[in-house]
Amino acid sequence: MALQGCTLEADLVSLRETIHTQLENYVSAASNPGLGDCPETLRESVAYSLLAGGKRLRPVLVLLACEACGGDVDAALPAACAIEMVHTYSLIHDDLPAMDNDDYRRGRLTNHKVFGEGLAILAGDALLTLAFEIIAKEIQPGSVAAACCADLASAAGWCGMVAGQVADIEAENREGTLSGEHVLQEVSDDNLIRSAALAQLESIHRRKTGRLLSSAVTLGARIAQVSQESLHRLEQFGNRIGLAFQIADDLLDVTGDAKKLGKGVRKDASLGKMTYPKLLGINESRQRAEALIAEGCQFLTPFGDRAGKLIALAQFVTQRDH
Ligand code: GRG
Repeated sequence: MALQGCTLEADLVSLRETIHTQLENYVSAASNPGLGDCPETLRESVAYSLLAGGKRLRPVLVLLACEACGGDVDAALPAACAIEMVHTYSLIHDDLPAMDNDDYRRGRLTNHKVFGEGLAILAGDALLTLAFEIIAKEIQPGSVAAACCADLASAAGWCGMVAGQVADIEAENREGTLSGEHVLQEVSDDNLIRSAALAQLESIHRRKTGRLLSSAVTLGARIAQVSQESLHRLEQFGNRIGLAFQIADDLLDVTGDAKKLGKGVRKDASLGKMTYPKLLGINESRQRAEALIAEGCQFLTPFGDRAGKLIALAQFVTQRDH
């Protein structure tokens, strides 16, 4: 899986294909005789969402971070697939009526619309647990596998993505916090309140979206077995692109095209949700995302040319239209 010497676009196509094929291997009945005890409906429900496409940003980040650190990209493929499984679980659960209640995801009906709520919850559970099974069994040596499991669990868990999701729900339900027009009124009247609202928004998204994206980068670095100092640099890079990704996502909800995105748009405004464009405006939000990417890329300077594709991918985060 050589990455050096091609354009990023060609690399992305090839990496996504590699990731997709490997994901298919993990969830196809034909390549997994051991799936005998797995009900076929559950396997179909898992495969339906996992193989639906998507940008595959997190697994690509794992592979490019591993390359930036001089590691063996093939050795990182199981972890790349594992993080995509955790991400897909979060999307299935997030789309449920008890959460965001969405009908479309990745250009097709959401999992619960096709398989029912019970099976959708269980497909999410199956994906989350399969992710850790794959890392534990396939990443070598065992000490690196353990570190990867701890990294991913902490990013996805109750102080990471789950925490961010809870904070988001609580903010939506609470009066006098991020959501609600009267708050925005106060926010625009008073810079202090605006800063507090911004800090709260960042605190939600750093956990809800940022931690998993940052973990993608550190998983790749761990598999390359880098020094603590390099790991720290990649973590700093990951934190910034994680937040920039969320700002871009908020912007796409305002300016994006539902067809290209494969999901509904203008949802944040219709729910009265606090977002970066609502708080900062479109231009300032864009500038903030670009500044975060530039700041993050500074941390990669010591990695030289090997980090070229990782940097190009980070720039894609703010320029994407889907
Ligand atoms: C249910 C525990 C739990 C968590 C859900 C990540 C998340 C928390 C919810 C997703 C809601 C959402 C739309 C967040 C905005 C950022 C985001 C994660 C978008 C989806 O990720 P993409 O754009 O999706 O990478 P694809 O389909 O391309 O993989």
